[in-house]
Amino acid sequence: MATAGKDLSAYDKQSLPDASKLRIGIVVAEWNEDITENLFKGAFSTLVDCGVDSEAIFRCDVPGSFELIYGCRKMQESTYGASRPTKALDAVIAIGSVIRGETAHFDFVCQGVTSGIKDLNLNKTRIPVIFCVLTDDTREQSIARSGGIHGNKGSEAAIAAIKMAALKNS
Ligand code: DLZ
Repeated sequence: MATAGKDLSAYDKQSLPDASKLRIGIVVAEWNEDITENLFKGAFSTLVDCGVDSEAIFRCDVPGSFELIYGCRKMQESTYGASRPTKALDAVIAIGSVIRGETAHFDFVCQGVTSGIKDLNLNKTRIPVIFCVLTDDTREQSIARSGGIHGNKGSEAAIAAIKMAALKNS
């Protein structure tokens, strides 16, 4: 397998756009919480490492991956921050983990959240939504991608958020 034993989450800070003024939302699904918390930690620490102010990262929790769509849209449409006027976000990251079970539920949740987040990227807010939803066959695969041997997809989502926020603002 091409990804066997590889950490896929390395990044080069110098090559990234300036992130010091960005405001990023992160929506976290509670299903498979051990996995999604590690994804959140990866995203948060990478954003801060790349220059985003920790006070400019806003979190919203939702029950499951299917609810990420609603949570992300609410974040796209809201303003945040202590300063007045409060401001819209520059990007939103959707964090979830769907693990295949014995029923077709996996397929419906995966299809629903993928299609829903695609739609959010086309709506009038023009705030990019980054897809950080693991869709794995086993818990071991999810662990490997949320701070394990394959790195942390939350960290990769943070890099994508910075790049897409810069594109939005360009
Ligand atoms: C119902 C369900 C199932 C079976 N599996 C998962 C999962 O692996 N990961 C996940 O994030 N959510 C799961 N859910 C919950 C749905 O996403 C959703 O919260 C419920 O269907 C309620 O709308």
